[in-house]
Amino acid sequence: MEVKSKLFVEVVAPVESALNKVSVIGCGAVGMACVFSILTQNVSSEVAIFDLNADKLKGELMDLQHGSAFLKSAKISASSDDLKITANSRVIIITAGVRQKENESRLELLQRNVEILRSMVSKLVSYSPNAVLIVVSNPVDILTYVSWKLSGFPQNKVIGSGTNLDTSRFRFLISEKLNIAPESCHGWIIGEHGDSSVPVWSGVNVAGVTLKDVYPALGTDNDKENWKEVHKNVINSAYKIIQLKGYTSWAIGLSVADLSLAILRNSQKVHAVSTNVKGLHGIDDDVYLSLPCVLGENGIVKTIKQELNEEETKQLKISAKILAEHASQLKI
Ligand code: 6V0
Repeated sequence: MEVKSKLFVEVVAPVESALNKVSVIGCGAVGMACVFSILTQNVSSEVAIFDLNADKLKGELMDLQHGSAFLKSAKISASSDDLKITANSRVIIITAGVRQKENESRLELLQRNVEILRSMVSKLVSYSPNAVLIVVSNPVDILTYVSWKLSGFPQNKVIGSGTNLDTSRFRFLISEKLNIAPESCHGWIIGEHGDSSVPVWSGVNVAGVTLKDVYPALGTDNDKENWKEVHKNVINSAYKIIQLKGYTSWAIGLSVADLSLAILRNSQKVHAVSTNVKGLHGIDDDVYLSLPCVLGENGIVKTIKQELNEEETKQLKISAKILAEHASQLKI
């Protein structure tokens, strides 16, 4: 091109791909919230998106690219028919999924989502052998287990977004009750992402002051301040938001961007993510559940040995049994 030849003196060809490439599978509400959070928070300068819905994908791509001038050097690409677009990713976020059909059981829905993973996971890992997989599609704990099985990756490299989001909701709701910032309210939700999640009341603290020490009824049935309601609200959050706006997106997008940042920057930050919990807290099933984990370049570097009380351990084991039962009925 004449303009190019008159404007440039070529020195060397640019490298094909950034070292911090993130790929997002699925350009639905959740996938796009992940992409938007990653780009606007400078988590990565290169994002690839894959979705079978070509028109929606093209529209999303154009819309984002037209905002490039307001981003910090982002390269955004997309494909609806070739997973090669994801090649050389450091993080791959899976948000693709199908919704429940009329008269379809949860198990049948789960099996259809397993088929989606079967169609892509081995290709994704062959194009990006150095990537860490973050599974977001629901039911996230089981689909993370399935992705791990299909990937052939060591377990540190396959993570579920798990209760990172539930934990953030928990901290926000505690912050509302105490009227201080969520970042200063420390507490963890572990176990299954969803209905059987476990609030670790024994560890909730502000500035090292354990709330249960100053108020032993915290989180129990005899609590006149009804802190248990905070956990109920965490569980009901998704249902409520879906009822109001049709889907959840922003909080999960922000939470996944934070996980991606921890991996890309090798930050050794602690997040509640879904991991293989066999051998931990007395669980003997091969299941994925969330526990606080240290994240770095290779995914999960360490799990934290949280001091759980009897009730918390019991609840965690119940979650593990439920998930193991579901997983045993799947065709992977
Ligand atoms: P959505 O808006 O229906 O988007 C799903 C996207 O997946 C669509 O664009 C589809 O075209 C695409 N898709 C389907 N099959 C394939 C395939 N084989 N290859 C590529 N793309 C495909 O759903 P939404 O974005 O709202 O939710 C996505 C998933 O995230 C669902 O499973 C949700 O339940 C789950 N969420 C998980 C959360 C968590 O905390 N783990 C939170 C919110 C939602």
